[in-house]
Amino acid sequence: MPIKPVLSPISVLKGKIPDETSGIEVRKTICSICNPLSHCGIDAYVKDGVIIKVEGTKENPHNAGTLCAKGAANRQYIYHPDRIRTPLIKRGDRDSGEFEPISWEEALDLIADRLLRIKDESGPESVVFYAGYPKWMRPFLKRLAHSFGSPNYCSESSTCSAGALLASKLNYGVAARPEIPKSECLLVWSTNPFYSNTSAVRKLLDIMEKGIKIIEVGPLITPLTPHAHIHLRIRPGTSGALALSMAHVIIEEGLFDREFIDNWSVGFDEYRDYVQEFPPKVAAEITGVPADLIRKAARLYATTKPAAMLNGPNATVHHTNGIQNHRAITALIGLTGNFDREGGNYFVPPAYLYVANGVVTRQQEFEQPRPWEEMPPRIGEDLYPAWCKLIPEAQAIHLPFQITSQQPYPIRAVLAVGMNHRMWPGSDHMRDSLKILDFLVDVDLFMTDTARLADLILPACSSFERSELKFYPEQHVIWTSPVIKPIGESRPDVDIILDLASRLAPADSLLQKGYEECMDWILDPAGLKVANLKKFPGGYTLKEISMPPYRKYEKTGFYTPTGKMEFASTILKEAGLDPLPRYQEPALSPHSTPEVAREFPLILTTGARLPMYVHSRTFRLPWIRSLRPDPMVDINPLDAHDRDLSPGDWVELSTQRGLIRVKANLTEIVPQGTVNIYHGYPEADINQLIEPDYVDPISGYPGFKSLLCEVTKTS
Ligand SMILES: Nc1nc2c(c(=O)[nH]1)N[C@H]1C(S)=C(S)[C@@H](COP(=O)(O)OP(=O)(O)OC[C@H]3O[C@@H](n4cnc5c(=O)[nH]c(N)nc54)[C@H](O)[C@@H]3O)O[C@H]1N2
Ligand SMILES: Nc1nc2c(c(=O)[nH]1)N[C@H]1C(S)=C(S)[C@@H](COP(=O)(O)OP(=O)(O)OC[C@H]3O[C@@H](n4cnc5c(=O)[nH]c(N)nc54)[C@H](O)[C@@H]3O)O[C@H]1N2
Ligand code: SF4
Ligand SMILES: [Mo]
Repeated sequence: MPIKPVLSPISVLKGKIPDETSGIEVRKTICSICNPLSHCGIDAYVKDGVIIKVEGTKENPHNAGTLCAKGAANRQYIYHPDRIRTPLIKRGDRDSGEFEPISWEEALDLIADRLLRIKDESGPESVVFYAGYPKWMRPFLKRLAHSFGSPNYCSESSTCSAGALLASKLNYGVAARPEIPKSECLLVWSTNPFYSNTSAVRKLLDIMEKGIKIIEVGPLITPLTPHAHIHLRIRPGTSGALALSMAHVIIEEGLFDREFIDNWSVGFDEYRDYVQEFPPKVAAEITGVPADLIRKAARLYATTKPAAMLNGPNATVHHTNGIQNHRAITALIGLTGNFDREGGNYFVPPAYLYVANGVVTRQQEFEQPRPWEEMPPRIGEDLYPAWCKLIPEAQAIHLPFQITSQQPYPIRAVLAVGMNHRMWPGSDHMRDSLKILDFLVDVDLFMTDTARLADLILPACSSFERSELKFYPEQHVIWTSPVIKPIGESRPDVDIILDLASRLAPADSLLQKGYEECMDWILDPAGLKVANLKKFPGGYTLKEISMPPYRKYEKTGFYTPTGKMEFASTILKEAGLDPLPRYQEPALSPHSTPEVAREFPLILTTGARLPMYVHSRTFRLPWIRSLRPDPMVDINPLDAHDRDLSPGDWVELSTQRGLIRVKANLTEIVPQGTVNIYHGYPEADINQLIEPDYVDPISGYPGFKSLLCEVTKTS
């Protein structure tokens, strides 16, 4: 009888390690295809300078050896034929799409020459420094902008996480994250980490095994829904009414934290009076959630101690009523006494690039070398004063309007790092505004449709080809080294920015010192040095980091104008806006615009994440594209039946602004009356169908997730 081999986990692991004669080396890096909360550790198998395979790094506590489909396709990303290989200069007019290679020296000199001339003629504020979704270079880009003299550093955060942060700052002065492992109840309000933050889901699953109670809020069915004790399936854009109704129940039944409210809040009486307008019966009519479920959820969240709230970065603020909705939602944290409490929502200041792990750095000081008062007003400052007070950036969604109107002052040039014009509502409006700039530079890995509009394109390299610092929430830190040579002549974004700094801001002596010296300066309070970090290629876990205490406000007060949690916001009041988290219907909805709804009866929500796609990035990767080759709209079978649609039929999705052709995906993940579509497909750009000024009046955030449309079969 043959002997069956028995493989221990260790021998399996060893079997994967190439022996010395193979010429294969395993080098450590990180994946940066998706968001900064992930950035999974990667083992790159390199032979003859080429990556032949990627795996997750086992010893990285964040992903612990796992990778998602996108991460597994990294070789297709890095070696893609669309990678830009040399700096390129446009020949012909903006639309020609024709470029010629030029040298780095020529390109950088030309950029400096044009931008300094524009600064002389129109002031530094007429030059915008923009960062798209990539984040790692942002502190350097922002510092360059300010050292150049322009207040107009802005980023994709103008549609992403900053809106929720703004709402939370209006209430509390800061945003506090859920301390999930220690909580007994988790209120998941509009996020789908199974698709959007896969590396964190393993931990969520562990907690679920221990019996944590889960309440999920959101119109879509997600992989979390079967695990949730209660799912509040709201109509898109009605979160505010639901939250106010939960507050109504909590206050009426005396389930709120009296001690916290009496000592640490202002505006409670007005808020209590206002929530009287939202008994569950009324809220049920607005939100579509049955009244008894609203009551049940309010009681479960308020009586289970401690309870934490997990918010998505933006599903609640991608609405024309978004900021007040998000204020109403997060007010529940203070109301129930779960703010800055163990197992509740715990405030830990971010260490570096959005990761909060107890480490203290000088990122903020680094990126903002001069106060706002010394610079002209930012783009959007007159329209969105609360934004400019609390978010240290210009409002990028307003950029195309200021380019076209030249008011209150002209914008003549944009230096963009990873710009995707399809991110904007009315993406064609954004594209057309870029065309009238005097000068547009785009730094990107790929030849994108936005890059084609530029006068000059600079090739950036991927995370596999550069060095960067990455902190993880698990207090792990890694300083990566390139695992392969840059593709073509591509270079790390930070190196490009620093070379521009020597030409554009020579007086900034810190920027002139170079990348590693700047990072040492930023890391100084943490006692970390790049030279030491380099000794641990896979990174290491920081041992002596003490986390801040709970209830810090008892010592410091809240970082709001009154020093307390504000149910009625002082900043909104001073800006002439409603201080209470007042609920308003989305600007386009069956209730607010019944005349539009007659022609466009379906509620449209856009951008719910798909596991394989990341905005504009992964559509070009064959493995990934094969998972969902055609753009699809999710439509409930009942709505499909009314329209005589079968699965896979080609349909026209139309709004008042136009139409796109997509396939029908018949699915009950969307409720009847609502359709959902992903936003990144270049050939079916949903953002062209959204008005560029369909925005929240407080933040300028686009109403991506509640508007009206119709779906019809194409003949
Ligand atoms: N695979 C993948 N991962 C990503 C990204 C990606 O593109 N692809 N993008 C990254 C980025 S930039 C971001 S910002 C995050 C986003 O991360 P998430 O917030 O987790 O993403 P979404 O899927 O947009 O939203 C989650 C849920 O919000 C709910 N929702 C939709 N509309 C409404 C509404 O009107 N009200 C309420 N209350 N809920 C609503 C839906 O039920 C949906 O399931 O993901 C990041 N991770
Ligand atoms: N309808 C609708 N629209 C949305 C959303 C929605 O939910 N619905 N979500 C919004 C949100 S939350 C976000 S975050 C935005 C997405 O924000 P976008 O900025 O549109 O995101 P991406 O398309 O991922 O990246 C932009 C560019 O960065 C390039 N890039 C990637 N890595 C690097 C790098 O290291 N260096 C350089 N120089 N370039 C790099 C990519 O190739 C790409 O061209 O979209 C927003 N738009
Ligand atoms: S979750 Fe996937 S895409 Fe995101 S960093 Fe990890 S492997 Fe990369
Ligand atoms: Mo985002």
